[in-house]
Amino acid sequence: MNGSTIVAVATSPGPGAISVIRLSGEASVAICDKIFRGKTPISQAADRSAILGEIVDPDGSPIDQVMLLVMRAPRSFTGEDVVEISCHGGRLAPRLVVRRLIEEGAEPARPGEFTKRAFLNGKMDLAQAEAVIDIVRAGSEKALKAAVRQLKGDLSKRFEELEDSLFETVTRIEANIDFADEEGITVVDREELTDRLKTSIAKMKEVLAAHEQGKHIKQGLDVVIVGKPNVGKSSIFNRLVGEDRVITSEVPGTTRDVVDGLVGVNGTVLRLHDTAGVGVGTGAIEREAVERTRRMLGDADLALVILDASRPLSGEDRDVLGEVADKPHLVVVNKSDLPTRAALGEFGGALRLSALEGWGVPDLMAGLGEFAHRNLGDLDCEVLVSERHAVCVRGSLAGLRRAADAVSEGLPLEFPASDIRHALDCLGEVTGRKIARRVLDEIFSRFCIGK
Ligand SMILES: Nc1nc2c(ncn2[C@@H]2O[C@H](COP(=O)(O)OP(=O)(O)OP(=O)(O)O)[C@@H](O)[C@H]2O)c(=O)[nH]1
Ligand SMILES: [Mg+2]
Repeated sequence: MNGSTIVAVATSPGPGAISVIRLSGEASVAICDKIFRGKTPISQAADRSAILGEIVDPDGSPIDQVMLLVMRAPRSFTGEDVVEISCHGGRLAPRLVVRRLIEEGAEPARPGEFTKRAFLNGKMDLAQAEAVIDIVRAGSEKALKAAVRQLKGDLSKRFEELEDSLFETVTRIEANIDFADEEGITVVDREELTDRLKTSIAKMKEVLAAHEQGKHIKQGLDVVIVGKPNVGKSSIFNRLVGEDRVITSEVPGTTRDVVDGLVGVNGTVLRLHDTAGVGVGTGAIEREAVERTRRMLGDADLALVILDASRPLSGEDRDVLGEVADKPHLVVVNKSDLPTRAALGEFGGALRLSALEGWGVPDLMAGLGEFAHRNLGDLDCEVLVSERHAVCVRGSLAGLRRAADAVSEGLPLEFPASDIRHALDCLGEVTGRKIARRVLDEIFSRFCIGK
């Protein structure tokens, strides 16, 4: 690295029992020694040992009582000398400790700089480094599980296998090109080459399929609540998210914007969207509101159609039902505490509930849980393939397809060889074996400070 020693608070700010401040770099131990007063100087502390003491001002007055953990290079997260200081939580103590460290020569860390150093020092590959963000941002147990697997290197292993097999293919072709005139070199069998490329192409397609599933695990499924005005969409939304998030009223057209909330079911997360009632009016705002509802519905994984038990089924209800006909949907008959209109008889199988009184809501939750399980249940997926990885794989796949075409068209072997080389370069960007500095900076800038 560049020799600087970086510091940041690694825990989230605000009230809490403790905060952890992390230092990494050559001077970590020396800098801490200047501001720490404990039984043993840190420079003499055994590797991976914890020492109790105080952080002090230059005049020796104590700032906070702390516990120091010393991890020496290369056996640390970043591969450099790392000191972690656990001080008391809150806003002030950690800030004052960091200020002292900066006074003594540490530099404030940039977002993701610790993880970036870990990558540059060979402690982890890029896919593993990215898993750190996914772990921090995981919104459900499944997402967390997959991210932890990625951190352990499962994703990297899959890509390395792909790379190895392509590498073997390309070196064989290249040997053929370079030594074509020499005796004892068997000419590459184009059929075998085609088979090999087909196998790699199939594996990459699997990775892209995993990307689609992973997207759902990471981001959750989108559930849109739709229905005509005043049927109780917002009341149901509030019940599901478990708080009074949206305004509800007896005035039709209360909700205009799309409002989002998260609901955890079955170890996964659902992103719930409350929308404006369809058919609320013809003014500009109403038209825009309905347009937004439609857009939301277009991207949704599931539509929750809400009907009002106390009113006869109307043309608007039928419009909504027509719009969701081709996508997964659940019909909910709300206001079932009121006398039911006969016309709703045809929804005998629909879920009945009362958002007002609360009954039936657990059944709706269970229904959503089942839906999530049906869609994500088998996705205790081994790996999460991020959008960035998918872009690399798509580039690689394009290269392999060109290579396969070149082979079948009988072009000189230089052509498929160069296409496979391109495919390998694309793959190398996943694990970071081959990656531009600019891309690296972009990736790590998405981290937060202290990671
Ligand atoms: N009796 C009864 N009233 C309900 C029930 N659910 C909602 N309401 C009432 O119906 C009215 C409309 O509820 P909202 O949740 O605002 O309905 P909405 O579908 O979001 O309405 P818009 O945003 O205007 O489209 C409110 O006065 C609610 O208190 C229910 O289960 N039973
Ligand atoms: Mg509403």
